[in-house]
Amino acid sequence: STADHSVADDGKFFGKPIPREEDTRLLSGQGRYLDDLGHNALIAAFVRSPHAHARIIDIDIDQALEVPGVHAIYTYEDLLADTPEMAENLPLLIPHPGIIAPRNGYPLAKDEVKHVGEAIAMVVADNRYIAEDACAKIDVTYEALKPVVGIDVARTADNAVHADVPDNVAAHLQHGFGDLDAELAAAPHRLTLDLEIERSASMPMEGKGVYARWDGDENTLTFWTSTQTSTSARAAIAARLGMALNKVHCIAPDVGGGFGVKIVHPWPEEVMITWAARRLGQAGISCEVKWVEDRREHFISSAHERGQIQKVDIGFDDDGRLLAFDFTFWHDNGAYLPYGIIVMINTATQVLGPYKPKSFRVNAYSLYTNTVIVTPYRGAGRPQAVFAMERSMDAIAKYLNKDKIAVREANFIRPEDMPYDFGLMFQDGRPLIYDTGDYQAGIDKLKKLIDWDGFPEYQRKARAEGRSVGIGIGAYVEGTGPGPYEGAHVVVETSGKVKAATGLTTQGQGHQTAFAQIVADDLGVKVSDVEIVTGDTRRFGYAVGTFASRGAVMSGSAFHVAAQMVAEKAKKIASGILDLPETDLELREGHVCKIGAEAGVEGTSVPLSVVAVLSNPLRYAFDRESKLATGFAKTDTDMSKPPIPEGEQPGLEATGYYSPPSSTFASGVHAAIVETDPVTAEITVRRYVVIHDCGNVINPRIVEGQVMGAVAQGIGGALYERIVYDEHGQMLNASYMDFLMPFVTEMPDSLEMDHTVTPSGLNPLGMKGAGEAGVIPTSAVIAAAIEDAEGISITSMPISPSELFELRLAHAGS
Ligand code: MCN
Repeated sequence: STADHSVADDGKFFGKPIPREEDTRLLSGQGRYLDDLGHNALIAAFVRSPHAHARIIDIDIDQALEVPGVHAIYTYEDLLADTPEMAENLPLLIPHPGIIAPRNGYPLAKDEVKHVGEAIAMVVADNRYIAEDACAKIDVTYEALKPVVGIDVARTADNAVHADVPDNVAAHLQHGFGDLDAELAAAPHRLTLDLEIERSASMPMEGKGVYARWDGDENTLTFWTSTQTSTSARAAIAARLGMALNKVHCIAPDVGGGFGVKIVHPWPEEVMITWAARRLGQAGISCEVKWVEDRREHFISSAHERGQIQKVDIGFDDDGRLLAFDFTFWHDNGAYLPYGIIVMINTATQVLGPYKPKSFRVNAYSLYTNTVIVTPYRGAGRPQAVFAMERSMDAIAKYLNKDKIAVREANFIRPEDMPYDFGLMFQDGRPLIYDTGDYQAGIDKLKKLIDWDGFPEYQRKARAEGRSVGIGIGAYVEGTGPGPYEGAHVVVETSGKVKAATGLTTQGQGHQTAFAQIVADDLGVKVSDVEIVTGDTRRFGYAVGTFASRGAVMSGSAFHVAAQMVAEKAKKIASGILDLPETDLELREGHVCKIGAEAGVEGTSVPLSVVAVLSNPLRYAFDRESKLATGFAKTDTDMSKPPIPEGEQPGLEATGYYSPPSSTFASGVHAAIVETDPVTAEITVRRYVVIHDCGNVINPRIVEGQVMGAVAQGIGGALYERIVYDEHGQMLNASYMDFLMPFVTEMPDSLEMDHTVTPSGLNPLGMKGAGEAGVIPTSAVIAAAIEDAEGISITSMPISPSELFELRLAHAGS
């Protein structure tokens, strides 16, 4: 890192590993998270279903209403009595032709509950203690129904999650290319694999939470929510509450992690809290209501992902070249379908990774189960896809007794093939075309860094010492930065400081720093002079949101577009002041100056703050801030009009949007060396190496942090984390006592990283996304390394020491 990042040595910040501006605030306890807000608000708590599947016969709230300090108790009946909109199903956010049977729940359960944790009633009280006490006094009578738990049961069960969806199939998707059946039949070699990735969930430090403020004087609603999509949450709440969009505002305060679980909107709780604030307030009376999810609620009622059962049928030639890749998988959908089938589509469309088989077919089924809903979790279907493909590559290598890397190289899409068109549709509804990428360059770097050629000797020596070590690799390609658009507003204040806003939200990705780097470069100011505002609809109302590793590509590009517009305007105004043509001017060191001239020298340069003062229609002689900053106002007395060029609008500000033609494809290759204990079967990751390509990098320090964090999450997913339901649909590990997460002690002794750079031509700065990359191949890589260490085939992840031990026993017995 650079010690002093206030001025970049070459005047540019893009590409520099400067420390994250926001960290001082966040790491010293000055963050403002949801629960730091609304100290005077009424507090809500929910009655949640203890059954995985049951009919609601009766809800008796009489005793609960008598608890002192209770202000209101609501059930579905109250929604029904309100407006038709309030009583509607929660929406299906992303429709897709593959969805056969979209089914969604209600803000509060109507007449049936379909997973443990589903909200049935809400109590609003003076504080959480009272609210919880009252919840305990609400008496719900259920008629238990048979639950459908797990993919196998959903596939074969004679009972259904939704009575009108008897086969439990929410969606089916089939696509492919080439004559797969003929290629399979004619292939010199053929293998089948049965694979499984278990259900898991993102575990942000901060759970969900909503705080709503109804302003009875203005009849407006403002709500704060720990979300990844504040603009869409606002639109969803305005629609449901029947309010005009301009009367509703949504703010994502500091958000303590999202990782996908906070994408869906509106949550049932967002609907209920905002509605209750308005209902308990009404015209002339203001009211605030707040709910903060506890950890148990996060486990049993937020969202999960990952669970998939897969079947692969492959045909290949003597070189390991894939002639046919036939992939069928069943995806655990949970009880409802609020977000659509993006996770399943991601698996289906990104399973090919960096490879080009001669023929390909995928059959994907999304199955309803009586469990918590499934929405994207970092990687969103890609870790499962990579598991299927990379386990196949390893199986081919083993079968042919060939080097694992050689088999992969035989199948790589080459730089000269780019842009590579698969003839398929991608999840964004546009053709699946890889824009750029050099997978061979990545694997060459990886081979060197992990000492691939030296490993067999190391392994032999370790074995001689009674140690069991193994190496695994995995490659992936990841569609990032999907559209359709993102916008930004950039304004140079009269102080010369810059305020820049995007509707995109932030959950810890370092956006303040990275976006400021882009704006600072365009406006020739310091990073610390740029304030970035995210996720506040009062500041920027229209956006898509933070997911699919789209922040850098989408909002980064939008900031660039807007800042360039501001820079052009600044040059126009400065041209009049300096009497120089605009084409001779540049923005540098807080000034607009003649190209090559020293900043700060009168006659050839003018401070940006002065340009801002001149361009702003306020009575600048009285603007103390600008007077202090520039000394300018004391000499100027003409208040009649702002001295800006004719035809220009006042204000040194601009709004810019960026809309890409399609997603851009990042990629990477990972390798791991693991050691397994011969006695206890404990699995330790010794080394982990990442070669990553996200095109041009704004801030390598941030990207490395993102990738390393995601690798840690991937190691969690490979060795520790899973959601366990029993056959009754009760979650058996709904607390951190039982749900294992890795500590720093479970991280590899060494985690090394290097980059290849294949810039994207699809956005002005050549970027690709980075936020999910690290987690994508981790399970596949670690499975391969364990397999190499043990000589036992690994087909299901995560894997615990006891499971490995069982596999050893089975293997020894076979
Ligand atoms: N970046 C960069 N150069 C690039 C690409 C990215 O410097 N070529 C920087 C970006 O400026 C940004 C960070 O890397 O600061 C991640 O950028 P990007 O890949 O665009 O991802 P997003 O900003 O869209 O963030 C979303 C992504 C996703 S999808 C998940 S899930 C995730 C992740 O980011 N959740 C996170 N990282 C997370 N990190 C934290 N701390 N918390 C989460 O919840």
